[in-house]
Amino acid sequence: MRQNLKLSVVIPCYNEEDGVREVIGRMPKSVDEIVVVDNNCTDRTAAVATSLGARVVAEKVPGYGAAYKTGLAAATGDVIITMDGDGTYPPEEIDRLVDELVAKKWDFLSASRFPLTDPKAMNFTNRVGNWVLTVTALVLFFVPIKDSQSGMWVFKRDMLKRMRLKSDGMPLSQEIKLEAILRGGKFGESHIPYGARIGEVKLQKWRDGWLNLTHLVAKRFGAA
Ligand SMILES: Nc1nc2c(ncn2[C@@H]2O[C@H](COP(=O)(O)OP(=O)(O)OP(=O)(O)O)[C@@H](O)[C@H]2O)c(=O)[nH]1
Ligand SMILES: [Mg+2]
Repeated sequence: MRQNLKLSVVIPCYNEEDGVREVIGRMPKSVDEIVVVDNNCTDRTAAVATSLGARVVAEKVPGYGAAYKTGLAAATGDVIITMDGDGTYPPEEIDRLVDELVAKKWDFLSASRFPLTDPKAMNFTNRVGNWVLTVTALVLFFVPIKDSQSGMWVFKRDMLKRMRLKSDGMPLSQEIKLEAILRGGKFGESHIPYGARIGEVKLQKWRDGWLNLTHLVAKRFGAA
């Protein structure tokens, strides 16, 4: 509990037993609830998360977006915080980011990874892919987002009623930011340090990059 606000952290996982152990272990005391989404894991992700006090919800439909839609619906806090189950996003920044959301009266804060504090945390192709997607979002929607693909968001749970989240895949990350802005939420970004991943890479960079690009175009023309 922080400032009388209940905080829920949602973590989508596809085989992240090592990553999720580290992420939960780094959670600040102010976090009231941790929801881990078990997206068809075949490793010990669910058992590890449960043993560390998280609530595990299962989602059979594969994909980052499908996992998030289930996890966000299961969260009960006033403020929802998200991050990957791979140790890349910093749980240590949660208190500061919640304070910023409250102080600036924002509805939705997206944590920006750029400029990268640790250049080794992201390879060159992923950096270029992120840049292309962020510029495309700016051109198509005229939105001032620095990091359209960030997976760390801090937002008021009330926003879930306003946003229409459809994507089952990676496009959910850009979709949720665009929805927050296009539905009239007060949106802002705050810089965070981003680290190297624990565990196996799940992102299929060329396929997912292309799907995200086509999703932006489809959304712009009302087809997504
Ligand atoms: N890619 C992918 N991730 C999933 C899926 N279901 C849940 N996740 C989780 O969603 C989070 C984001 O996926 P990542 O593979 O870390 O994607 P990324 O952060 O873009 O790429 P990395 O640089 O490899 O970390 C992780 O915690 C995954 O375990 C899925 O079907 N596909
Ligand atoms: Mg990741």
